[in-house]
Amino acid sequence: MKTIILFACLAALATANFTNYKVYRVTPSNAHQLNLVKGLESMKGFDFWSKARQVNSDIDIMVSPKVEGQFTYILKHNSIDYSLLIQNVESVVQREQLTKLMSPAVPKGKINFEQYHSYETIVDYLLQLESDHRDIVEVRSIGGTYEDREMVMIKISTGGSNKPAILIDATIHAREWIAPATVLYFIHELVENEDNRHMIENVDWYIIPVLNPDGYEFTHSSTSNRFWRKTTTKGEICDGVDANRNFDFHWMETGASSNECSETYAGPEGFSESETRNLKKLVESLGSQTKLYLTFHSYGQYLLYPWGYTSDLPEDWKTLDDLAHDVADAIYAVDRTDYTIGSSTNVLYAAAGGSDDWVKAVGGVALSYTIELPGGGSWGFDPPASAIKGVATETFEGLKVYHAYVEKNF
Ligand code: 0X9
Ligand code: ZN
Repeated sequence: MKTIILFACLAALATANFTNYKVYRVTPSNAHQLNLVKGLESMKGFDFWSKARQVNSDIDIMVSPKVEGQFTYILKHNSIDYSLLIQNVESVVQREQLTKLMSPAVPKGKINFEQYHSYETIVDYLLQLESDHRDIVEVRSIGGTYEDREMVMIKISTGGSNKPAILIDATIHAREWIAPATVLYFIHELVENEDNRHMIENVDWYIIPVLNPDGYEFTHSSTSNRFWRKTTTKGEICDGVDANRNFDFHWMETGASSNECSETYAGPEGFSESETRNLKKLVESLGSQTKLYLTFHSYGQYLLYPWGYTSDLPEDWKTLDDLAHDVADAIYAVDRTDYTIGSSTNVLYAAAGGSDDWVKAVGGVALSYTIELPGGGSWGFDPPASAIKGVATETFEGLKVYHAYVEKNF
């Protein structure tokens, strides 16, 4: 009976419907094939879950039933390799919603790592931590969003002055749910696990688990779209700006779009979005205290460092690269999760206007990384909630290496 009621609720709630949307993995093996696939990116009915990068690398594309026939025709006629990753995206979304409905309600101020949480639950948890741990926790807003939500940040510090700081954010892209879940786990470990006390003795932490709360809430609400990526700023024809193309450093030079309907729309100008402006202000106000910046995304298992706007490497790339290798080794040791390491442009794709580039070049934080957590395959942006613990705990081992580096070198 309970199940029947749940299904009835789901049927009544779901709006953005992904019935018979499929996710294909496509692997172009020459420049001609790659260009053909790239050409689909701006077309209606295609959502590139991973970008067309280079020959022989995989591209995951969600395809609407309307264009599927045309899509497979193009692939077959041009002998492009492909496989089907997700047969019906709606059933993945429904599974996720069902898990959510069946999960026991989280008591106010509590959190767990068995489910994905709403922004309200996340904020309530941070506020509870503040009231339970006044000596080490301070929660504040770094500014308002387009829809007037507060962008909440937690500062974890044992006090004192002149300590180096690590700045972390997640969820600049709304649909990448594993990112805030992982970062919340970091917060829990740093504040609530006495064994990690040494990690907060000599280093201050500034963590914003959800940088794009409007978008995040939109992906959570049952009347909207689970795969929303951008902010929710109203547009002329389409809404939203890709906040990770909106930072004003080589803005719009490459890998970004001026079409507001594109998933990588860079906005009408650099820093057009309150969310990016608020991060900018925070970075400026922390100044030289910040020694390391980590921005969490999904998916693909990449540890990326600048630059995203050029294939040139920063002068200190070797430092960035060596540290990333140590971090990746620590993650790998837990459960053999393998990360690819390199500059964004060289191992992923060129895309200007990202937070990592701006924080390094203008914000003055030399160590700046984008971390693409696991996902993909039959999961895509929906690793089951049961996968959170595994991803979070292994990534925390990587965080320990970052912490040790900052503590030792600054
Ligand atoms: O494209 C992005 O913004 C990031 N990948 S994602 O699949 N999560 O969207 C990668 C950003 C890497 N950094 C820069 N290009 N600056
Ligand atoms: Zn992302």
